[in-house]
Amino acid sequence: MNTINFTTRLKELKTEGKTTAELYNEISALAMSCATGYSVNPAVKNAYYLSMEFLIGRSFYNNLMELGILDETREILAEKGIDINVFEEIEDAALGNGGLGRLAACFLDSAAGLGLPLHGFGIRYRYGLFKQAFENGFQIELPDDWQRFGDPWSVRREEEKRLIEFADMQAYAVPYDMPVFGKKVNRLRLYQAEGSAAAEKISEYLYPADDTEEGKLLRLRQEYFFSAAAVGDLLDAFVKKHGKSFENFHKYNVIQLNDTHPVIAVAELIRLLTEKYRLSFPNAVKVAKQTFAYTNHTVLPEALECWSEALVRKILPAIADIMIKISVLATREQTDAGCTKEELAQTAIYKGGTFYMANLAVYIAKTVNGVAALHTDILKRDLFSVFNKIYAGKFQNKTNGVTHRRWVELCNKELSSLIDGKIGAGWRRDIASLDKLNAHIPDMAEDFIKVKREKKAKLLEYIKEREGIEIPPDFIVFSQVKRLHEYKRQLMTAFAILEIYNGLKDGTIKDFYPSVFVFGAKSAPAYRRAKAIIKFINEIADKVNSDPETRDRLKVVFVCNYNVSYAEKIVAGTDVSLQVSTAGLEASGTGNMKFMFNGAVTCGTMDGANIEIVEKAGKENNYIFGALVEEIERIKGGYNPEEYLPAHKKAVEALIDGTFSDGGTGGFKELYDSLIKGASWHAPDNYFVLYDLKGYTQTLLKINRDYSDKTAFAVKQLKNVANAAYFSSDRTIKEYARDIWEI
Ligand code: 26Q
Repeated sequence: MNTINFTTRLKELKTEGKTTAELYNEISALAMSCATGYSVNPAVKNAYYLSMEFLIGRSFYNNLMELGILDETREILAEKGIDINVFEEIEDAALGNGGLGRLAACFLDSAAGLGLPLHGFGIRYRYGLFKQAFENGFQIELPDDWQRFGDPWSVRREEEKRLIEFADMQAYAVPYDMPVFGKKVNRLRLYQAEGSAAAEKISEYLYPADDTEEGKLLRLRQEYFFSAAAVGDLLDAFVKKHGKSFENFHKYNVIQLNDTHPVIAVAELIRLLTEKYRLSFPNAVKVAKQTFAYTNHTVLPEALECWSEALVRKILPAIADIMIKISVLATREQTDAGCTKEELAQTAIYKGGTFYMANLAVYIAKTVNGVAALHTDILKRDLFSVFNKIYAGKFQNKTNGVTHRRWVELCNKELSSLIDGKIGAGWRRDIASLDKLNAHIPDMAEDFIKVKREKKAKLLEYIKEREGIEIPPDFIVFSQVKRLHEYKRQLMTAFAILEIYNGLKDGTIKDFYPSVFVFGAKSAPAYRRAKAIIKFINEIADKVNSDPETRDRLKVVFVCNYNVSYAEKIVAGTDVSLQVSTAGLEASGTGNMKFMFNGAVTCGTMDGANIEIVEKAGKENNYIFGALVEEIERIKGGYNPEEYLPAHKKAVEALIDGTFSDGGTGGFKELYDSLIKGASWHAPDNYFVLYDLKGYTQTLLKINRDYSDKTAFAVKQLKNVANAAYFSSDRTIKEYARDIWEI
């Protein structure tokens, strides 16, 4: 980075009469032009992250920070009378749904920061995840036109476009490269589909579901489109540099599959190696086996991808043939290894006219990893138990992490300076040293309380502006922000709030410290029960916030259009992080880590990375409740939620007794029925909401009591900050680099 050049040119920049968008584009372009060039070095081994989603959020502040010019830019602009915060009106790039997409962005950030060659491949969606609006408390979806202000951080590479062929059409994949700044400048290559109106459709929208296997032709086209472009790109670059010595391909390339969405890349690599370069099928499979690694992000049955053969054959006949040939090979290998018929049925890649993409991924991948210790255990003993028997060595755990640069340095400058004051600024580049903070905890409690109060005030001010709900800054802030899904149990939080509200009204709860519950979540547009939960919480918010008996002690706010930028404010201003998924179902969670870094205690179940969080920060500094995964396993089948109903009658029946209105949609009754009778193919209360509700409400009340000793509570919060180093994606990326990528 040529900082001097940047500074001089920024000082010379004429700002008068320019719109925010113009300034944004000019300053970004200036930073881009001063940054040293980036490219993939074909002479060394590179790792590639193939992902349908990269939820990068806003690039402006983060990139300037990584380039080391954020403070200077702030000052120079201030001299010109411009507040750097004006660029907050620039849209986030929401090219992802949630955890999986955000993880991809954190990984790129960490790898660049550590100087490791990791590059991303994905899709440049014309519209990202929908913008959420509320109409009468119901979610409505609006298109996310994220390029409205321009896209100064991307460079179009017209000369590197390539043709992607389907049986019924073709499309150009045009690369748009984004630099990822750090110690090293890496590359995120997003492909845009062009060539015809039909072609453009391929990269028009991000699929707005984070679980359902929608079985849509368009989704399959998207997956093949970018996977094939990436594989074609890597093969061409390899041949150019190293010739056709494909036995060396894996010495220069390792491809991480972010869940099964890009698994079709395996078939495409084998197709090109056999058809274009005339390798034998076994040799091509061998190259694939040495090159690919697979990460699983979910055990929810509805999220495991499978494709019907008819569908694949219709648009990708050669790929269908190759997947069948891989399946035959796998079956033969596993039969030789002594698998029974039943076991072969579990590992089948192709069975009864359907392709099972996770099985294809596990079979080919040199390593398979889960994203938290418990999740990896569940993969090994449940979902992939047969594979684990045959190929035990493949399975690894890689507990997720988040980039502490965006999630502390950038979003919580105040806390960062406080930490600097105690242990120096070294933790920013060497996160392991954050644990030195442990030595300073009791004496920094008062300063921490001040910082938290300041961040809380900023958050609540922002909420007031955006949502029109006023909350005093001395309230305890509880936050549950994440995609809306039944297994994440936002509904359980809603019931717990109602129980607290009822207790305040009838006097059974006394001495209650004023509290606000902040929700943020988008629901998949077609997910009816999730949408009903949003409406239900908005109804509760209306009632609670306007009740003169309680409104000075209890508030509820469902923030609209929760996204990365909103998250940056929420994690910094929160006291208590709500992570209450049914044990065994949240693979890891990463929001939990962002909150931990910012000094929120976790109120949660023993699920995903929560387990590791309390292991590091101490159970006594967090609030754990609810059934353990073993307990859930045990009671499954025999669980009758009606036994738990009497204890929670008032809260649960608020769904159907006329307390709240679902606007005549029947949504609330459907929620009630899902708890008592079961819904779709699910058992009654499939996610054990009523089972865990009592412990949840009691835990929230315990937190409330504990909070009145402010210093003691701040000490707990600080214990979380001081022991968060493990949850930096720097640590995670080092593990991937060492154990999987060998870069
Ligand atoms: C699949 C087929 C068709 C349409 C959509 C999908 C689809 C899309 C997105 C399936 C799954 C996803 C996303 C899953 C996801 O975000 N999982 C989360 O990954 C995080 C990072 O590892 C974990 O922390 C979370 O626990 C996990 O839920």
